[in-house]
Amino acid sequence: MPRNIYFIGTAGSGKSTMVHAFQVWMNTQGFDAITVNLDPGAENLMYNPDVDIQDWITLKEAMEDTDLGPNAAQVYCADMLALNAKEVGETIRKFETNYILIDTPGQMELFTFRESSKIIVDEFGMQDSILAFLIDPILARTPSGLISSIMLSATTQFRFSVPLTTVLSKKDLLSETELERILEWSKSADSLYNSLEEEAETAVFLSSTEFFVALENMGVFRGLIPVSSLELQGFEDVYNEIQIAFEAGEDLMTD
Ligand SMILES: Nc1nc2c(ncn2[C@@H]2O[C@H](COP(=O)(O)OP(=O)(O)OP(=O)(O)O)[C@@H](O)[C@H]2O)c(=O)[nH]1
Ligand SMILES: [Mg+2]
Repeated sequence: MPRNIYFIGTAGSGKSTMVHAFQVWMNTQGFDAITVNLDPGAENLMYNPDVDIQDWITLKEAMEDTDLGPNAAQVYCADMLALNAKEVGETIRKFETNYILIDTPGQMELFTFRESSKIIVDEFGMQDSILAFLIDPILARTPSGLISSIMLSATTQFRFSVPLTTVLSKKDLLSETELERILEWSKSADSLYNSLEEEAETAVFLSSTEFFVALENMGVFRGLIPVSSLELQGFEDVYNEIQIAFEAGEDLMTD
């Protein structure tokens, strides 16, 4: 069975660029991968998706047909995905490939919070799926920004019963010092807590120790994998993490 990798993240976090760059990297490594675009509003994609949801539904048509504004039309499209899930799944299954790289809608709540995406993940093969959650480096630069991003990633994990790996995208935009600091925070509740206390205008509840204990108990301090799609860096680490997650899943199934 091919493995599905869903790229999820806030608007502009680098999902589409990473889908493209990851496919390029995989091909150079001799791995077979196809790309799937699930964003009905995607314009000027830098890659040519092998399967494109826009062959079934587009944001533009949805707006014309329903008289909805752009945001409500996005929600309408997200819900319509479910109606097409079976057919899209059948189209994907016609490809003989090992990996399916799936680009998701720009506004992440459309994928994370709508029931239709669960139907999609199920139809495409839930047991062979992993989520790659992209954190924008601009948000990750401050302790409160990183905490908010980590919580979004935890929310995404909570919505789908599949493994999730957290990626720090566009690492080329960060200085060496910034990158080191973010990676340290992502692995150590103490270090993040101390830096948060120094940050001005921190919400009181965010700086309570109970909140950090809760975060630790949720297992969010697992670190991030820094990548740069522009410089094709960090992809081997993402690939290895994905392999480990799938192998752990297979072991569980054979137990
Ligand atoms: N410097 C740098 N810029 C990047 C990288 N990856 C993406 N970008 C830029 O970030 C912007 C957004 O990238 P996209 O790949 O379109 O992000 P997205 O998450 O698919 O965006 P939406 O689908 O519109 O929400 C673009 O200008 C990209 O060129 C990277 O690794 N390094
Ligand atoms: Mg995109």
